[in-house]
Amino acid sequence: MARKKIALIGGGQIGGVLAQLIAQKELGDVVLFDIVEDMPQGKTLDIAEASRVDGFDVKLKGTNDYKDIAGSDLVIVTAGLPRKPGMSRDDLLTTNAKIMKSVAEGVRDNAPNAIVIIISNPLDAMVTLFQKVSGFDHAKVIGQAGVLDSSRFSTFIAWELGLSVKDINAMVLGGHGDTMVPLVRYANVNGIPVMEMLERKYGDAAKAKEVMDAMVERTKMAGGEVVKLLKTGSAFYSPASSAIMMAEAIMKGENRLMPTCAYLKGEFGVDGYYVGVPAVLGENGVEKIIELSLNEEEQAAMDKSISAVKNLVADMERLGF
Ligand code: A3D
Repeated sequence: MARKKIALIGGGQIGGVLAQLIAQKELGDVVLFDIVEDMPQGKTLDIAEASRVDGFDVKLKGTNDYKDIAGSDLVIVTAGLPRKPGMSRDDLLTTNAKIMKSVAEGVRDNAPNAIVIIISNPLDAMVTLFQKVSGFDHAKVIGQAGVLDSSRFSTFIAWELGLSVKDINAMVLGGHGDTMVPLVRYANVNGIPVMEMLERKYGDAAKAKEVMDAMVERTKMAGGEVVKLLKTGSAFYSPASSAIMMAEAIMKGENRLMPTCAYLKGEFGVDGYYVGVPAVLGENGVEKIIELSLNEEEQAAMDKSISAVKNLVADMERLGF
């Protein structure tokens, strides 16, 4: 079997960790692209020089030339700037949309058969723009946000219950912003509802709800919590790991169910927008979207999140993209 080729567009904090994880897992040969000269070459050289110690054997290439991504099976995009002091949301949207447009053109012209995972923010808008400019099949352009948001939610639940995070299953849907929707009712510990575990722990339904509400709130604000501690930049280890879980499902054709920013054609009452929903990821990208039955409260939260995504996309269109 021919070795897979994975191109990483953006060689910053997340891009560097992605390259290292792909190499360590031998998911495929890596091409790390960035507009900054020499930096991706330096990072890939550094990672390659760990191959003897880590025991991996893949090719790693750093580049500033899109031609080097030719033949890629998968592309993961992290190109984009974080918000700087004094920069408005529109300023960031304009800057990153310009970058995403050039990335989509570069990928379209050089790796037309690739499946693409976008990580750059604002996520839901950037996925939408990449698909629009590239013209790629909707099922082959997806965004990473929900895997990370769900992992954060699961981590907080594990800490609260004093249990291994390996046994926690929790999902966060909706857009990647303050309106994201952690699904409390579906959160479970190997099948046992988390709310039931909390009620048992506290012997009081009101207290259990209060504790869960705090975890939901912390999940929604988790990105900002890391930013505040780091002082410069945003989370990069966990976003990279999350995208790798998606990449692995696609590269290995695993058909794994995970929250994915995927294009909806009527599912969840949404037509023509990218929103975080449970999706089956396999060799063709999104193999299937799983429509959950939501209760009134969950549907209302989802509707609010969907309208935030629609507003974001409308803002981007107003800015000319
Ligand atoms: P950073 O370390 O700044 O890396 C971004 C890289 O993009 C830099 O190396 C730039 O040189 C490069 N770049 C800029 N313009 C271009 C271009 N035109 N073509 C190619 N590369 C370019 O950021 P990071 O790696 O920490 O984060 C990357 C993105 O991910 C940002 O937009 C973050 O906001 C976003 N992010 C998303 C999540 C999600 O869960 C969705 C989490 C964390 C960060």
